[in-house]
Amino acid sequence: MLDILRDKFEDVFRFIKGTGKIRQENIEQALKKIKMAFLEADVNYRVVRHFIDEVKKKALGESVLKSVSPSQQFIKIVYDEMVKLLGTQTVSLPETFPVNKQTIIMLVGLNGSGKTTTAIKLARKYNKSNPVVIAADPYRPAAVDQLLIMGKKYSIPVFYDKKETFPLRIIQKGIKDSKEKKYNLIIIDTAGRMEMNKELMNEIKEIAQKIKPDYRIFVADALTGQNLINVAKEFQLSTPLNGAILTKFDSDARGGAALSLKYLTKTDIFYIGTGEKLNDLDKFSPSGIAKRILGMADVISFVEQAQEMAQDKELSKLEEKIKKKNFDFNDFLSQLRMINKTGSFRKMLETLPVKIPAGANIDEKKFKHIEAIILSMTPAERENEDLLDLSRKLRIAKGAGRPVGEVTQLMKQFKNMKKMLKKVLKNDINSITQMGHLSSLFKM
Ligand SMILES: Nc1nc2c(ncn2[C@@H]2O[C@H](COP(=O)(O)OP(=O)(O)O)[C@@H](O)[C@H]2O)c(=O)[nH]1
Ligand SMILES: [Mg+2]
Repeated sequence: MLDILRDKFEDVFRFIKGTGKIRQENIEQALKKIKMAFLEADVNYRVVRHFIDEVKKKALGESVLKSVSPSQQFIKIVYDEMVKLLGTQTVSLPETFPVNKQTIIMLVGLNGSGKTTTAIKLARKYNKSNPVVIAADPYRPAAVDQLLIMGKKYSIPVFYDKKETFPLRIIQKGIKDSKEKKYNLIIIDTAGRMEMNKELMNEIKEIAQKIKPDYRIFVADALTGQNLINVAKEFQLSTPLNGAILTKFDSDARGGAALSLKYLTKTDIFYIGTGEKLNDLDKFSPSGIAKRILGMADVISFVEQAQEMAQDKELSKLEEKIKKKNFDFNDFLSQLRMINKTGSFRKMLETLPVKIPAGANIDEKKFKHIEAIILSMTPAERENEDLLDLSRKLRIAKGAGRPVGEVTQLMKQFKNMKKMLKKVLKNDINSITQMGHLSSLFKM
């Protein structure tokens, strides 16, 4: 798996390193090569287009750090973008499930996608949660037998009822039974079909509505390629999916589906199946996969370090500015930009014994509005907020295409940030532990 992509990216990076200086035309050429690599690996064209656009924007827009070469920085940009594509935050099933309540996981997918195998793998992984697998495929008698054989082999309890012909009823009986037997984790191995159809969709919808599983997980064969996306979307129409497990990652699938799934369906990949054996279930790691595809792990960590150092420098510059009391709207804007990355402002807050609100980042749209407002100010206004009287505010609001109330609000937030930064610098912890104040800053 992923070999094709890795080979192609090796070519791309060899090319970019060989060019010495990075100019627009080199970037264009490298991007063309990346595009070809992706398309050959069966990555969806919409994903490819988005990826190329993003890398291009960053490669042309980002100033090069002094300590790294342009080609190294380019590699890092490609890496960051790939991690983003695969899902920046690793969202997955929890390490353990609550002991005082039953947890229900429902696996959905087409026939042959690996549901039964994955059900057993999960049961084994969550052995401590006292799991049971419900065999809910009455259409293929062999499916129940397969599960029974595997369950027996690995000592995992399986609930089945060969006389029952309705999946929902089997599941209801299984849940009742599991309550009596005090199983804490219920994994439902639902019936698939050869292909997606109305019958399957309705069946899944009904089960999900009646049973209300805690997790609805899409199991898909990584070899299916592009079609996997359509199947995922149709399952999403029957019930919202929490995540996906891609099986047969050990095969020579081209990997495109894995790279497209998150972007096109917003579904996180929880695990990858890497073989038929019980232990062949790996946590999906976006950065791990990106490094596997791109190689270059050493370059990536080198640039990461350089970026951190540059941020530290930014931070001391900022301290300097606040001390001199000339923190202005330009700094405000660049701080907001930073918060959206792993910002220095945030880093500064992290050194304090105060809690930063979870998910403390600004939503992209609001950020664009703030940016538009600040960019509508004249340079003099940006440096001196006292200039902003009503008529100027009205002009700025008009220029930014935002209501004037937003300009006023922004000024308030700016003043708050300024006040807080001063306190942070004075180490006046007590006065900044009023967290309501701090969170309101983040929630612009
Ligand atoms: N190589 C490999 N084979 C797998 C993996 N997961 C499942 N399989 C195989 O794929 C086939 C179909 O799996 P199964 O669990 O029966 O799919 P189901 O129809 O969705 O229940 C079986 O032969 C499994 O052994 C995997 O991660 N790697
Ligand atoms: Mg099965």
